Amino acid sequence: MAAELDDHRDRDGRAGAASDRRGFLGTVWGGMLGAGGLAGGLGRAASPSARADEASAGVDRRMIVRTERPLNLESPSAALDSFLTPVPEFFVRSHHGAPAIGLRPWEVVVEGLVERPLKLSLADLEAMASTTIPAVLQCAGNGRGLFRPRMPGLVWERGAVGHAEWAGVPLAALLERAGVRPEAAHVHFVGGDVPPTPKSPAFIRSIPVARAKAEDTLVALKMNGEPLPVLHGGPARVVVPGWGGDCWTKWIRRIVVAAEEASSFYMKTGYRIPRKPIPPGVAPDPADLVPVEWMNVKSLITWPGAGAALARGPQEVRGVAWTGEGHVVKVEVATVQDPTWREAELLDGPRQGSWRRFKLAWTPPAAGEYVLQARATDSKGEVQPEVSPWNKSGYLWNGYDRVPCTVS
Ligand SMILES: Nc1nc2c(c(=O)[nH]1)N[C@H]1C(S)=C(S)[C@@H](COP(=O)(O)O)O[C@H]1N2
Ligand SMILES: [Mo]
Repeated sequence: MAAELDDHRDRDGRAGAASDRRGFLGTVWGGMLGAGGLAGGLGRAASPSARADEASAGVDRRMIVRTERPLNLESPSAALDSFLTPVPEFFVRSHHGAPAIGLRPWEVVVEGLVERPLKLSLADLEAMASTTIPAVLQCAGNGRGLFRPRMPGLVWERGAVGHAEWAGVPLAALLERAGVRPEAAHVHFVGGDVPPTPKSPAFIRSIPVARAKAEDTLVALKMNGEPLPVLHGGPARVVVPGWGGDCWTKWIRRIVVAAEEASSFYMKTGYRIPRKPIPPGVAPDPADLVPVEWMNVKSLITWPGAGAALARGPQEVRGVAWTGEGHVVKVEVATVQDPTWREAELLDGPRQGSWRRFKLAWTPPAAGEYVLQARATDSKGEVQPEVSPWNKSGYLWNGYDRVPCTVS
């Protein structure tokens, strides 16, 4: 990837569309100015660091930089105003940063409680029958910054979520080839990302074997029709539609079939949530903590943007809504000033794991300050609550989505 800086980019940060061999769009990112006033970022990308340029190649300059190393990027809500989220505007969450890719051939091993351990090259995976699935990827910590009282952790607000079309090999096909032994109960995924120090835990997660064998669980090689970009786990990542992003292991090198759940930090300590809500500040009994699996029902207003200045007259409120198990059946919109819920029109078909866009005509009754709010209902009858139950890690926020705006 060329390391030139700002010059040949338009205001949207999208440069020429030349694709490099890793499937990045050809955008070269030089500046992080305007990304929510966050300091510095890769904006010092006039820096000669080839590594920084490499890490941010293909990323839209409007992304909100939550941390620079490892690179953690949040999407501004306007970037989520479409059915599929463009790759350059898709949030990035990596605990240890992306590994070096391409220095040696990528191999995915399937081993553990299997009859026939497999060692597959990318070409082997590409030669297998491929399935394409649109699915929402959301970090379990999306919305952590909205919980009160606050808790430690990356302060995601509304944009650690995106919707892409994932294509690749059903994990079930790999497991079938390998022959899963009857005593198997969990499938562990080992990513190629390297922890920064010997003491930091590797990102290892597992999912139950039944979920691993579900027809929509993929080893994805493509995202929105392009080779999976390195930032999103290329060349190969796990896709588990409807489940939290923590289950979607990136850069997979080993798939280990086992009798037990992974014993890693990120399985046993991270990404666990109380089975039942507990009051803020109360320490949960570890026995009552379960892994984050299915997401909960949630909506996001993508237009107008937070703080928008609107002219009087008819407006269109737009957004997206998703859930874990099942699908969204209803989205309602109101304002804090006039809390009468009105049902929005849903634009896309119901499909588990996928999001549906919604829209609603809204004519503000007078000039003034408004806070738009949205709530979704899913096919299990779950309704987005006004405020999510507090939990000490700040997972699964799904309180009403709220957007302040001014009409004059
Ligand atoms: N190997 C590996 N896989 C990983 C992670 C990671 O740090 N290492 N982060 C997980 C988390 S917490 C999330 S939310 C998603 C983010 O995927 P994205 O960066 O493509 O948006 O990847 C998951 N897979
Ligand atoms: Mo995450």
